[in-house]
Amino acid sequence: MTDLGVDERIVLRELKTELTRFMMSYKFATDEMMTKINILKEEFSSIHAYSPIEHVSSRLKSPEGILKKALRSGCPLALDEIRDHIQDIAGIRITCSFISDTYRVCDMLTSQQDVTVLKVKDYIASPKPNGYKSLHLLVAVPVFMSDRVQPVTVEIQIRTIAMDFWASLEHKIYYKYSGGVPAALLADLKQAADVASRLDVKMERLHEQVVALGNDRDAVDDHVNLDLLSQLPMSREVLEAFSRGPHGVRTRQASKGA
Ligand code: 0O2
Repeated sequence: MTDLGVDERIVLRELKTELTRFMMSYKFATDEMMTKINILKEEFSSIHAYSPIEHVSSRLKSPEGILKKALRSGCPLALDEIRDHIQDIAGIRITCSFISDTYRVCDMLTSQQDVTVLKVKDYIASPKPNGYKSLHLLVAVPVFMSDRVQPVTVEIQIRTIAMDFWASLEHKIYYKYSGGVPAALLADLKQAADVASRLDVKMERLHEQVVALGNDRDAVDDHVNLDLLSQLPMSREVLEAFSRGPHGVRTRQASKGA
């Protein structure tokens, strides 16, 4: 390798700073979206004792991965061009138990004021010919940095546990055969996707029955349930004091004593 001149070293250093800033913006956007998703997850788990979000993970494409994708797709090697054309640099995957939950989570995220929806691809309603199912969202979130506000694109995949199980195996097989998967294996995979799809429908029906049972019980019991709230670090005395206040709720115990 030839020694670099002073000018070249300065240019390279500046480029490294810009590339680092570029990568950081995607990390911050991922962090912002992950915070939003984790807030929903925690809110559901503590208030409703059930969360439509089972699991969430994120990944950032490496600079090498971005370079490879840019070269493969003919995208000019300029950061602005890459920002516009490569849209899966920041990726988040959410798994849900039920199909209805995937749409529910999608609605809760896309209706947030600072989330701009760029594209929605519904591979659940219209699966790919190989059987792939998932809800794909491309969103932009504003990242507030010291000298600018940068809208950054994040790809979000939302799917059920069954869809995720199928997709991860299919992905492994696809890469093992470098795309040339034998026809018999493709047919087996398609069959497995159909089985997973039927399982999702069955689980959704069971879930609806369980929810209906829960609603009946709620209709009879319209008192505030102190046992659920006890998950919060709050003493019973505090809760009862609030329940006796001018706008207080009447707990089951308070009504019995009345
Ligand atoms: P990796 O390794 O997971 O990152 P587009 O140009 O937008 O129409 P594109 O870019 O293929 O098409 O986007 P699409 O269809 O939304 O797919 C993006 C990602 O979805 C893929 O990223 C996969 O993660 C996943 N995906 C799409 N189709 C399939 C499939 O048939 N099987 C599996 N297992 N995953 C799929 P990458 O970059 O291809 O892969």
